Amino acid sequence: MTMLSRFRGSMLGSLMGDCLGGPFEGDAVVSRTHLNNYFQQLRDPKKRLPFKPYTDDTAMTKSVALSLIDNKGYNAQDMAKRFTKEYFAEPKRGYGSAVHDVFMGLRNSNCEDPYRPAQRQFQGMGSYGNGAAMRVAPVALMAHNDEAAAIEIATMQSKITHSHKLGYQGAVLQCLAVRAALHTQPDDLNVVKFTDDLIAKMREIEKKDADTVVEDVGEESDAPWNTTSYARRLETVKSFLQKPEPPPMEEIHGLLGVHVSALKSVPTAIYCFLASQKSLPGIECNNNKFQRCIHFAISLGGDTDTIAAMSGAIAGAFFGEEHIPQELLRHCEAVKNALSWADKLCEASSNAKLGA
Ligand code: F2R
Ligand code: MG
Ligand code: MG
Ligand code: MG
Repeated sequence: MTMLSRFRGSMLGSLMGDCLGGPFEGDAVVSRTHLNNYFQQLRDPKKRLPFKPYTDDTAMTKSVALSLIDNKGYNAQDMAKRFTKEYFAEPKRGYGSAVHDVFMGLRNSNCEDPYRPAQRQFQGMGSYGNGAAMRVAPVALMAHNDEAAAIEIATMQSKITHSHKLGYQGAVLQCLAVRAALHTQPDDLNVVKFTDDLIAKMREIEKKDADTVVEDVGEESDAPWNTTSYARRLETVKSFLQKPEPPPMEEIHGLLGVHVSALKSVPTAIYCFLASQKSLPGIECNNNKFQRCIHFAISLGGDTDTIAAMSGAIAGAFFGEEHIPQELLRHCEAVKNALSWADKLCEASSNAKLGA
């Protein structure tokens, strides 16, 4: 499989998760039977169905991708300007409720200090929403040859909107997961080792960041969560993967989460990708593992578009464009655009000057 196929798979996977997961965002859970019908209808060439629009997840991914491409690397002010322009052109793409204030601040200051408005969010605590993680896949593609640059750019692009440690560390984890998927041969995937590698990387990153004290996110009980939050969630992912079947929904909700916060959605998206390597009870997918991943992610409910977009970006990078069902893609908005971001990222990544 070529790297171009994986780049295209990742951009299409992210787009499809967003478009197909969007209609269920905020539902408590989505029955797998209902989703079997949903996917069957989408795959039926005779069915005429309403078009599935993309949401903020893709609108922001587009800005990250085009900024990295046009600048041949990271340029904070340019990226902030693109986020702001995109938001004010189409504010009704389902953005998070607080991030509007960041775009107002950026517009009013002409992005003079692109990080300042985000630092003012939530009484100076910053946002821990998953908005920085949901758009980070282009960073993993652009920096596929340079892990240090990937971590640095994932962090800095987050801080334009999400300055809370849990917000930007979630983006780093999602970026590392997409990179790991890009570099893993399908026959070589060991789901426990994949998770262990991410745990080791996040432990190191969280250790370095440990002096940054953060406020409690509200529902956390696994102290000391503020120093190793992501590594601990990934340990839970590993324990779930070692069971013969996924645990009951309440356990996934309680121990991983399906929430708009990065901590309670990024590890969940990684779990969806890894769990869907095997068949899953109640999920019909014509043995297509990519479709199974999107289906499983949506079935968990909660932040369905974002968790499906993040797991789709990982799964697409792993399986490549060829495994993404065309019958499903035809319902998604902006497929041609997503392909063009992938193609340009592939070209730009070979001669990029990275570093944030
Ligand atoms: N916002 C949504 N969905 C809501 C429904 C939208 C509706 N369909 C519509 O069309 O209007 N989805 C999108 O938002 C998520 C990404 O959000 P992002 O970019 O992280 O935004 P924000 O506002 O920074 O954070 C989201 C919420 O998290 C809570 N929060 C964050 N930091 C906090 C802190 N320090 N203290 C307390 N709460 C904090 C707040 O509730 C924020 O509003 C994606 O799901 C995307 O699809
Ligand atoms: Mg969205
Ligand atoms: Mg939405
Ligand atoms: Mg969402």
